[in-house]
Amino acid sequence: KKYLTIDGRQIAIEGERNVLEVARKAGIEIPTFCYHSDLSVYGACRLCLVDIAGRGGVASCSTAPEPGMVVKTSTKQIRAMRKIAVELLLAAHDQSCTTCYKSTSCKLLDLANKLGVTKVRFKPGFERMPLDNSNPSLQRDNNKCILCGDCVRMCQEVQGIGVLDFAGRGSHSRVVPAFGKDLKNVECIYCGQCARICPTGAIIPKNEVSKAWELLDNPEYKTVATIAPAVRVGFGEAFGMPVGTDVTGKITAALKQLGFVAVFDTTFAADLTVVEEAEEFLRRVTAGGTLPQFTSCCPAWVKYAEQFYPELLPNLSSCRSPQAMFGAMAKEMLPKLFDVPREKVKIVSIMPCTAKKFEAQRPEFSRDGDRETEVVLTTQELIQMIKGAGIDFNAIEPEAMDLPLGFKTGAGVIFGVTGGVSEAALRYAYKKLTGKNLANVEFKEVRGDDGYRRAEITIGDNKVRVVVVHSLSNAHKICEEVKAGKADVDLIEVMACPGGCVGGAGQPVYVGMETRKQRAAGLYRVDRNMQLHSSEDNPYVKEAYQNILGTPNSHKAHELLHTHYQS
Ligand code: HC1
Ligand code: SF4
Repeated sequence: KKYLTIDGRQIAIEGERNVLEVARKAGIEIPTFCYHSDLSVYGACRLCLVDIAGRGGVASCSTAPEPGMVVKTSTKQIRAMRKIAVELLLAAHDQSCTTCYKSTSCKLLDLANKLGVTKVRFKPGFERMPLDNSNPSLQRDNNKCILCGDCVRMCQEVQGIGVLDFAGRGSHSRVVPAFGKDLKNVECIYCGQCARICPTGAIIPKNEVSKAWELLDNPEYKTVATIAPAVRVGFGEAFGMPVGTDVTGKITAALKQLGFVAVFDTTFAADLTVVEEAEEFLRRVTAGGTLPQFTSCCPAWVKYAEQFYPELLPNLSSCRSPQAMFGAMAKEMLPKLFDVPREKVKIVSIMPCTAKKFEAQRPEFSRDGDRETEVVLTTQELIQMIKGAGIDFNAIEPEAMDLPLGFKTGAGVIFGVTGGVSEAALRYAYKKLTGKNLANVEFKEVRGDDGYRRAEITIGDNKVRVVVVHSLSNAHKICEEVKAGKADVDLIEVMACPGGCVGGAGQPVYVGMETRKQRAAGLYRVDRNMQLHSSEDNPYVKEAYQNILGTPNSHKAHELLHTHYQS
């Protein structure tokens, strides 16, 4: 093995690309704004400066580790240089920290504290720019941008879109959407990954907490909540719980304390999605319909397909997402249950996702101006509401969700992790094609964190070829293959966010893939601990078919559970 020395410790070089990675492996924290292991190296923020014997101060993110190197990460000079760098950033930055959404998770503020910045020695100097509030899911405030370029590289490299870029020179440098347009008028698909990676408050998810309070404060409304699969395993992080802890019962109890008249589960609708989507798939196979079939539950992916691959829209399942199915079913069932007119039932959807805010605003999910899903809150917004209401989340006793829309199977729960939708559909297809119950419900072939995975599953006499992708740069690859007729696949699952919904931009801020892997493990644990693992076994799904929908893919099912795409 080859070694280098960092702060007096011998550390092995084991394939790391740069000195920063070697230091991190050894638990030595070097600050940085612009370095992320899943993005290219930009080397702009200069905070990761270290002292290398014989070379002086160099950026550790862009210096390859060499045997025998002697590195010091925190000399007097290095600390002073970092402090100056932070002060310069602060001088060129809107310092309205007390009212900033990121005040508790801002990397700039955190670093200023850690480096002991008590005053900024440089004259504040930046040209104030207007807030960009045009996007349905995100808000952009250039006055808080520190030009690290994380959002630019995220949108370009991981999502393969390239909505954001640098413009201007020197002190006029800015990060702006293409052609200086608003973020609504470019090809943004609302995934929010730029906001997830932004170290400051320059791009943040739109906040709709006050809208939710307005609904709850109005006694005329029956306001109900529904929570998405991935929310339950990200939520606890904000309250010091281990990553991946399932807090479904506690969230339910907290939502009731906030005043929601009933608490339901989007996972119920995910079970419905499985039945509708798997039936649609089997029909396409037997009737010679358009194949391969793409999943359609991720709204950022749907927008991407509409925008960049209109020729593949016939390949998308016509199923609405579980959120949109939930809205339609709840608006159908709850007015009778509560004995109020349809428009008095208000649905607040709690999602790990920013694109769901956009989805709920799509005109096809409203009737006569009345939205099926009235407000979409991210996991983070619900955390804010619960903290704001003074609820002691750690102490609260878990409660059960309400019936019928709060009942689910494990198949619906795993929708929140990449591969989960495919696995849920395979569980359904197995029973349907063989007439037998699965001895082992876990299709490990479709699990994992690789961005592009292939699996071939044998079900009775049939082989189903599945491709699972996450991150839209991988969606681009499979779309190109399908277009060229070279895909060799029957079913394709696409999730826009790295890791699937567990890695959504509405979840508590995370860095690195370990967090999303632990959230994923949390969802698989929830599935394992449930009584039912196949969506068709959900008794309330069966009841919904008996009382309302008739058979899967029926006329009524199409009216409530399917949609049309726009190119
Ligand atoms: Fe998802 Fe879905 S799994 S898209 O990732 O199909 O957001 O969690 O709610 O709608 O169910 C998100 C999660 C979510 C839908 C479901
Ligand atoms: Fe790009 Fe997604 Fe951000 Fe839009 S939301 S700018 S598509 S990263």
